[in-house]
Amino acid sequence: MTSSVEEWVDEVSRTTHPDRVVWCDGSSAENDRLVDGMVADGTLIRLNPATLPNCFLHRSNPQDVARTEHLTFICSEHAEDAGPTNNWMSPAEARQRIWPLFNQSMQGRTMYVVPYLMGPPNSPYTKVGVEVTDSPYVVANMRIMTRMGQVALDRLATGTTDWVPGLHSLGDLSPEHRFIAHFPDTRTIWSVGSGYGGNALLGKKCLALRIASTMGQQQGWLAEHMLILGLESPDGDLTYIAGAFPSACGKTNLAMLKSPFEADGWKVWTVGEDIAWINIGSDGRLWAINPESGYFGVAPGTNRKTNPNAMAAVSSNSILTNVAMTEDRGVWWEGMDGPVPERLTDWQGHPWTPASGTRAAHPNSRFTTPAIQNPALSPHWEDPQGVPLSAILFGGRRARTVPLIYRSFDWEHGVFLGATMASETTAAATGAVGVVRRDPMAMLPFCGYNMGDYWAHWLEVGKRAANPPAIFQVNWFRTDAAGRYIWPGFGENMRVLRWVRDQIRSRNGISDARETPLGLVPTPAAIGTHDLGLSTADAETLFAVDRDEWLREADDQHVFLESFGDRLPEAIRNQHQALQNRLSPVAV
Ligand code: OXD
Ligand code: MN
Repeated sequence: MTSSVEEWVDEVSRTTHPDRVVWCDGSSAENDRLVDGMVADGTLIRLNPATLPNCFLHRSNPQDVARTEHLTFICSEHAEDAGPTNNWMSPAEARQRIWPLFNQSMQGRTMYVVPYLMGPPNSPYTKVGVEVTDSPYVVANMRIMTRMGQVALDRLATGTTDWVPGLHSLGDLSPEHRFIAHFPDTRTIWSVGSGYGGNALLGKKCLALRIASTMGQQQGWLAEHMLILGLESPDGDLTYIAGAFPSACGKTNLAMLKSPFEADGWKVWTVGEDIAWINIGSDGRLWAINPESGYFGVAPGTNRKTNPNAMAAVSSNSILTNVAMTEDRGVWWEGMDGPVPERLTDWQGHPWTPASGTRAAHPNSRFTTPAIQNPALSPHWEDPQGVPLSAILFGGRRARTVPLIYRSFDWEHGVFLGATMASETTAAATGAVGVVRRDPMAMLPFCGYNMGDYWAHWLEVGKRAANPPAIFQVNWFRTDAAGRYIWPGFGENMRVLRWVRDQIRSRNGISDARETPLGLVPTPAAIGTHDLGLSTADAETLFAVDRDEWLREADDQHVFLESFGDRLPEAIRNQHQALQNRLSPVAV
């Protein structure tokens, strides 16, 4: 054990005053003890062992069901280093306002010390974190989501002083006393007042995205909110594709996609479904690892058609949070297969029937499940160097304006597409749902430093990589005049992935695409809209580039980009100007 960890644990316990301190080894015996304790005190409900072996239901405080972005802070010395898209608090103010909330906060409780790795045990890119928490539910989730316990203690025992401390306490769970604070200078995390995954499992959004993004900027790599998948083609070769989509926009479903063309040899393998750490390889390609070891996915809408692999994965050894429970201790959520049960217990523990007129599961209810239970898990998911990326997809949820897919002209243009992407908000964060907001690279809530500097870093990485991936923009969510989704999505997204691969390999090249002011848009035939039974009108809408809509879009992008002032890279400003020129070729 490194004494630096022990010293920090001592320091924290002098403030938080737990009754007991338990160092977690991550063993199954330890987990069984924790789970038994939580079943005994009602924190967990054991689900039907015959149908859902070793699965547990957790009902959270109803005020604590999603990430709270307005209570999430970057505590850099200077506000400009957090940038206009982050909440900022000075480290001194944080010590005054947040630290006192930890005072005696663990009195009468146990403090768990959770050492964990983000990344495969033998990868040079792996980072060590230590989370102390007074929530056994957090410990049980961390055990699924990270490599937790002995494996991390072993790494610390080698004397590494490079580890990320994270202090978590449930506090009183009220939003009034809730803060999630990140100190990029000391690489420290404080989280108080929430037990929700994204706020409390500190390895995930706090370390692997916000703190890691700042480390990546300093060290020349990227920490991204991206899935990673391997696309296998009939000749057996693999194309690795990463995809950045905002929370609850289908990263998990795409990463675990079950191919309708499997019999022809087209298959998807999951490397990761939420986070990618991307390094430049000696071959000039970008190589990605998934730092996590489990999936924390949105339950509603998951079924045997949309994500059969997830349904298989969550049927054992999983934690289900804020879903509904059936009379035989099964689980249910909106959008599950089969008829709606006549009687349920809803996510708050109340009796529910279809006549209740409320949702039985919370819209942001979640499953936590080990990656190794995913039938489509890539054999390369723990490769120490990661997998080489050939393409990056940026995707938002847009009812209008954005075509199903288009390809950027080059890296710099691709970075511009990422910088200006927008999406309608979802239930993954508290606040209004369905509002279009700019969410650059799907990192709006997760970039630990000034987003303008982050784009500059992306541009720099592209310059240093001799062979960077091709960049595409996708939108599964375009609707028709009646407001219905045109694109069937899910398994059929395979058609889009195949086109991406053809583009990269220039199999059919330009003949499968047309050049537009946005980039290269596929022909409907290249995607096979006819085979899918889409009407010509729907296919046209799916790939339409409406000049007027795009001129308005470009105006909106302009306002957003200019909010970064002199931190906006010149190349991004130029790309924006170039888009406007392409949209208005005869403008004076
Ligand atoms: C998540 C999120 O939980 O993005 O992955 O909110
Ligand atoms: Mn996410």
